[in-house]
Amino acid sequence: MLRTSYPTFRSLVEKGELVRVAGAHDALGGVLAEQAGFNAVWSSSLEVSAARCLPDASVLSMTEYLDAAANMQKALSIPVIADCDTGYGNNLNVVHMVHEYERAGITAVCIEDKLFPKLNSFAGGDQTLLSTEDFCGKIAAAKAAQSTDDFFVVARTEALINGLSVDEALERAHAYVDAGADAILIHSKAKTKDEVEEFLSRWDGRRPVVIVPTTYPEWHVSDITKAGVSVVIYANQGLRATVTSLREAFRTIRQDGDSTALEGTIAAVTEVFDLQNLKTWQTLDA
Ligand code: SPV
Ligand code: MG
Repeated sequence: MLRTSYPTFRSLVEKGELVRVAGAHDALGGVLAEQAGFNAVWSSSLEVSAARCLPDASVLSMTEYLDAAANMQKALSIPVIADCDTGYGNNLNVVHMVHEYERAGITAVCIEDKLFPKLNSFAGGDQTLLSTEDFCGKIAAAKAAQSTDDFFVVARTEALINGLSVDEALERAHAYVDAGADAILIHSKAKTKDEVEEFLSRWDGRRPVVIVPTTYPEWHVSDITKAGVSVVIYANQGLRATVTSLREAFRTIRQDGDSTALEGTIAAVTEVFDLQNLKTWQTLDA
């Protein structure tokens, strides 16, 4: 059913407890994340583009990303935080983006300081950053465009992704907060948490910090909390689990010539009906 009541992302952060977020690309993935107990859903640009078998390279339009995020939010009782890449262009595109996302009921967006068009942070290729000044302009434009006080803008620095220092990441983070950012996302593709941990130890806590521990998966949630993180995003594990599960299921059916071997391990059709809220819909037709 359509969910019209859910907390704002800001209200979760302001509780002061670690906000645990799972990435998704559609309502089904979002609902499964909610049922697993996650506090919010990340509408991931990697996932949304991968679901179309397209690269995470600013190929899809803002409207297509918004559609995906809004479809998730409609099915959820937890908030979506929308990965909005670079804001889809210049300051004007950022303003339009905030108008449209906020009107669609999205309570938090994240924009990153790479050049448009951007490429996924883990892909080998150009990860050039926008100047600090220009990205501050985007943040200020986003904050000026929001119509409710609750709307939450995360500024993501890709300094470490670009091979720059923790010093540069900190300098940018401070500038982004000065420009109005509600939180800072510090991204890293290092194999260990060390550079993110250093960033956190040197951060003065003037705004919450968001992390995406994809390449340092062993960082336990209790240690993440102790390090001073406010929001942790498991951005793409759901998508990767889907790829593995579908591959294995389709391979098994092809190989065996029937689907018996799968029956004990895959969801029953009745579970799918539950995810569709079929019983509630049937009462509407009574
Ligand atoms: C995403 O999930 O799209 C992200 C995180 O932005 S990453 O893929 O690590 O860049
Ligand atoms: Mg992304």
